[in-house]
Amino acid sequence: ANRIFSGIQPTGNLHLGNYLGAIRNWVTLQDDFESIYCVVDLHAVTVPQDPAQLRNSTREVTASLIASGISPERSILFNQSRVPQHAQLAWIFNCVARLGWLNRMTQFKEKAGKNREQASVGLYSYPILMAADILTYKATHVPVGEDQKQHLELTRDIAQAFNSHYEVDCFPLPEPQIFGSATRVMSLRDGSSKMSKSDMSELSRINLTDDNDTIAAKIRKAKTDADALPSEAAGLAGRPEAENLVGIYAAMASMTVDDVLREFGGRGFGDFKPALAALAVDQLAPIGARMRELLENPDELDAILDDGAVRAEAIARPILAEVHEIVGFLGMP
Ligand code: AQP
Repeated sequence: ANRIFSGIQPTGNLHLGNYLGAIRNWVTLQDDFESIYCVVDLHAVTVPQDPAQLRNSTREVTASLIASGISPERSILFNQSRVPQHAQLAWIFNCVARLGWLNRMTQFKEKAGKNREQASVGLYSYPILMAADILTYKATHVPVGEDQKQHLELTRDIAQAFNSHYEVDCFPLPEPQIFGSATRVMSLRDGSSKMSKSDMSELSRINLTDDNDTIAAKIRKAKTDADALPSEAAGLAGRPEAENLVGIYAAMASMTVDDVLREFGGRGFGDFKPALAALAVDQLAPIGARMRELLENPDELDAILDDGAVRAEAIARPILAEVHEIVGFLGMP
């Protein structure tokens, strides 16, 4: 049977890229599939975190997911560190994956930057933990943004290597699900880098917690070129900022890019930006409001995560036991 798994880091405010690239799709999928959604705090500590801030962010991300429409009853929603099987399976996968595979990972190169010797070993093996997240549930489908595609390929390589080394058919080869017209939302200040929580510039991203005026101001100040919008998608080639804003509009309005350009082609950003701002405020304001309400009751959020962790572990425990048996460890974990 199909099973969905996806995760998100509690490393700060969620932004429009997380929402359109991932969360919105998670909400749709939970109606049709058994869905497991995880706040990946073990991944967060691959870079230094302040403990109080990490606790806060974990609750904030949980509140954002629920406010965006993830149902903690229909889906399983929990934080990663509560279910020990993730880290346990990651160790076994550390011994399956090859250094050469990890050396190809572009996200590590970007995040480690020039000071690679000082990056944590955890940051390097991040994709292995991600493989364990997915496979500890034998998930078959993983809805993610475009940036996670390479990590998903590594997950498939690990599953395949494990199965063939032990001559078993234990793990499925999970499929990435990258869909919608905003699989890679770019920075509002630079059409060539992705919208990201860690970008220094607040103006580069729209947060789910931004108030209406802030959303409108960020869109007004978004970098653009001076030309009018083209009347079809092909005309956006070589205009990354324009392409990004039109893509965001299309995703939020559930229209195709061509449909958006049929409406706005020939018009300048002076017309387009206010329309985009109105649409963004319309969609994001209720999410922000609901999130603030949920955060007034942190105990309730903790109880939701607790319940999710119990349900998640009930699935993960027998799968880890099966893996221990295959590998040849004595006794049941
Ligand atoms: N710009 C984006 N466009 C589309 N999808 C995106 N995702 C992230 N950025 C974009 C998707 O959001 C999900 C959760 O991401 P994550 O929390 O694991 O973190 P990330 O990819 O590390 O997000 P950031 O904002 O880029 O954080 P930092 O700055 O810390 O690296 C994933 O499915 C991801 O594809």
